Amino acid sequence: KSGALAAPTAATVFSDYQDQATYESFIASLPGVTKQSIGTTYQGRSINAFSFGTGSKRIVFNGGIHAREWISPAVVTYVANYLTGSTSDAVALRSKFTFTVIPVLNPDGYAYTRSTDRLWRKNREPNSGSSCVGTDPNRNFPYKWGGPGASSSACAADYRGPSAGSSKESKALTSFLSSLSNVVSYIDFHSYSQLWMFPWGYTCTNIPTADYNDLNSGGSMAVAALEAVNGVSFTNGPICSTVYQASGSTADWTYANGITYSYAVELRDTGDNGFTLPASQIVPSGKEVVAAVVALWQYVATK
Ligand code: ING
Ligand code: ZN
Repeated sequence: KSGALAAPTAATVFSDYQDQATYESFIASLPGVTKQSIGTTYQGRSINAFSFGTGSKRIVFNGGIHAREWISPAVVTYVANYLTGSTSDAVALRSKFTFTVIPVLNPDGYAYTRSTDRLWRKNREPNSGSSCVGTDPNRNFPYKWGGPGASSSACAADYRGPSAGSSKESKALTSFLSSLSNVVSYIDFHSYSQLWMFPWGYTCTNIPTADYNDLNSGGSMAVAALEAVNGVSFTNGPICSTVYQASGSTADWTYANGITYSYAVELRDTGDNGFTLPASQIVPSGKEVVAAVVALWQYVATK
């Protein structure tokens, strides 16, 4: 016997928000899953990726780039549980694709929201010359870094960081994605506002992209399937015109680096609870997001 604690059951995991270790031990226990570390944070936590499936095309999705958005790691774990399961849709998707999920991309920030400050957003790396802590990893990616829609102030919640790609979290993701081939879709899960978005974020004037019609079609299918589950409506559209202008974000980098079906999703709700969404909404949110990603990735499989 290893002496390690047994992995929790799905019923336990999705009954409340969990720490990084609990989500990750649950995912690691699912059938066919392999674990790898893709980086180490400022405070020394491992950023972990979990892969499964046998297809030649790759799909990558992550939760928890922003610490306070607790529904995000919960829902990506729920999606991983579904995709490793035995439904015909999951079996078919696993034969088309290899999936990689990174449930908590910003583990230091996430731990800080559980111990100290529930509404912390950024990572926990100190800033030289400032008493304010943290870079926003979703303003730090090295594509159009430093443009409008990101702050140059270390004290701001959307601080872009001292240089492009300086954060451990953005570096881990870009290095990992660059090491893969055939990545066809990427989704970065946030909360809240109920939006299903695609590039560009850095500009509102350089839309449509070359893949606008395909991205818009995939997003429309995702939100239609999502709404059919519980009647919850999401809005589909480009990041800049749907939420706001944001430079140096995940999905712009992934799209600019050849991942066509790149999305950024804002999960429940529309502000009644905001970041502090009750845990009773983990399962209903997970179910509707499963329907959305299945519809989207079935569409991607036809392309
Ligand atoms: N919203 C996102 C943010 O980083 C976003 C919106 C997502 C912008 C992806 C650009 C790309 O501000 C939240 N709630 O974090
Ligand atoms: Zn966010």
